[in-house]
Amino acid sequence: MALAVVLVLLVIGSVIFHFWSPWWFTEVASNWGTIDDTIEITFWVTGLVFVALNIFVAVAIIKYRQKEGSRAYYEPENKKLEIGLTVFTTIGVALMLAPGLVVWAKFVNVPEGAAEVEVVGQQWYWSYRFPGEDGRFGTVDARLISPDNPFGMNPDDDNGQDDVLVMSQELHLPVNKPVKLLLRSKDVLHNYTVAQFRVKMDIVPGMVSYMWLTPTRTGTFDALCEELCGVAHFTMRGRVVVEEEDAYQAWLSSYPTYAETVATVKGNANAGQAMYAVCSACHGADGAGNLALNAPKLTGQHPWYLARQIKHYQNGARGALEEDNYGRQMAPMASTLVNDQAIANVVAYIDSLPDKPAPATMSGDIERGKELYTTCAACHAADGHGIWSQNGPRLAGMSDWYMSNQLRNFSRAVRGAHADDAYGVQMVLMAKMLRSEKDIADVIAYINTL
Ligand code: HEC
Ligand code: HEC
Ligand SMILES: [Cu+2]
Repeated sequence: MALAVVLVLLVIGSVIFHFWSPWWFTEVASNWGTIDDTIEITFWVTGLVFVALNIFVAVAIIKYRQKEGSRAYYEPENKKLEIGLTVFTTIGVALMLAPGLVVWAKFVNVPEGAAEVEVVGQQWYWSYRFPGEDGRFGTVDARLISPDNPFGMNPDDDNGQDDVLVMSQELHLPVNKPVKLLLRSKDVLHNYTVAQFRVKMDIVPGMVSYMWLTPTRTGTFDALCEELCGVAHFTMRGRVVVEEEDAYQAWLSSYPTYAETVATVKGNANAGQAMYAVCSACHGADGAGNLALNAPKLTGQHPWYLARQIKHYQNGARGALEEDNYGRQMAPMASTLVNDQAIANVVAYIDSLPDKPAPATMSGDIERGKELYTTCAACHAADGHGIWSQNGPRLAGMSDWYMSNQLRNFSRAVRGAHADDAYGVQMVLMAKMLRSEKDIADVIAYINTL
């Protein structure tokens, strides 16, 4: 008897919870409201069966409970019941599956005239490519991928020259225009999704998958990877901004075409030497850094990383916050480099300086540090020399006091919190793994041994 009451209460509670719960789908922002409809149909079918079945069990418990002198009735076959159950189940299952087939048919048929955007997934970043004025993508090849050619563009393909390369976690789309997303991976399985768009698709290395949608309202949405793709999978987050056509065009034109990225000629160390005069005041003439001025060692660091940091100082993604005392000293210095060419030149000069490991100034438990470093190695390499494809800079042989400052900055979100700092944000999430000053000291002590 008590069991029957519990069952009925459970049913009533579930139904009330379903209708009054504060958790429901996020507001849809694309044409795929039909996906919600299919889920709701499934809720209705499974919900009705859930209620009916539990009520039946409750009734059976009461009606057929143990009574003095009552005997079980043995009935192995009941044709009527079996036909009834089969028909009901068939209708229920068909109701759940059929709408999905209709929606899927629409999903795989991209409407005529949909714009195309390529989404490139890699551990643990998103980047995007637009076909440019000719509306055609150039061919790509994984073997051509390098720091100078992160998309692996084929330099001999005319179609690719005007492709717009968006090396950013943020994608902009015009509202109310259908778009086909072509999905490509540089390394492992990923899955691209924006919850408000209701569509998602696996990205399989070696092939191009696709999905399409029409954004129906403006706003900023999170883009996520929904395929477990390695230790930092949870940091693989981007953003999609849906906006009016004008704003979208302005955004798109702020990114370079492939031809333009090729034209930014390689840095010239000789030209960079003159510009470095300013930097040497703090970072030292030999680029070895200066603890008294809090300016870290620059020599031996990867040019792509240095260039990115200088850019971030220039556009406020780094060194803009009140609490970032040292960063705010560096930011105005970055502005002495007037354009990308100047940045490339000064970075080339730094790269030409002889490198020797910075002296260790910190100590800690090396064995513990080694354990902590296991995760860090995924992006900074086991030998601490950094990994370009993971965007992780070199740590081994760099200023240890500076690294510990940075780890503190990341964990307080003084660095990496800016919306445009797609790389720093990963470290904000990673730095949380170091829970105390001791953790920081230990991991740095281990890095010093590399
Ligand atoms: C007034 C002193 C000062 C001058 C001049 C200066 N810097 Fe810095 N720089 C700093 C400080 C301090 C930091 C560390 C900021 C922090 O701790 O967050 C820094 C950080 C950097 C970083 C980041 C390094 C990393 O590993 O993240 C780069 C790159 C850099 N400076 C390049 C330059 C270049 C290039 C110039 C010359 C154009 C220059 N700096 C001039 C003080 C200076
Ligand atoms: C998911 C990849 C990833 C992992 C894992 C990771 N890092 Fe990083 N780390 C980065 C990236 C990317 C940057 C550069 C951020 C930027 O461009 O602003 C960075 C920057 C840093 C910096 C600043 C270097 C400088 O010159 O300014 C330090 C220090 C650092 N990481 C230490 C660590 C330590 C210690 C761990 C392990 C606890 C770790 N990282 C784990 C990706 C990672
Ligand atoms: Cu992923």
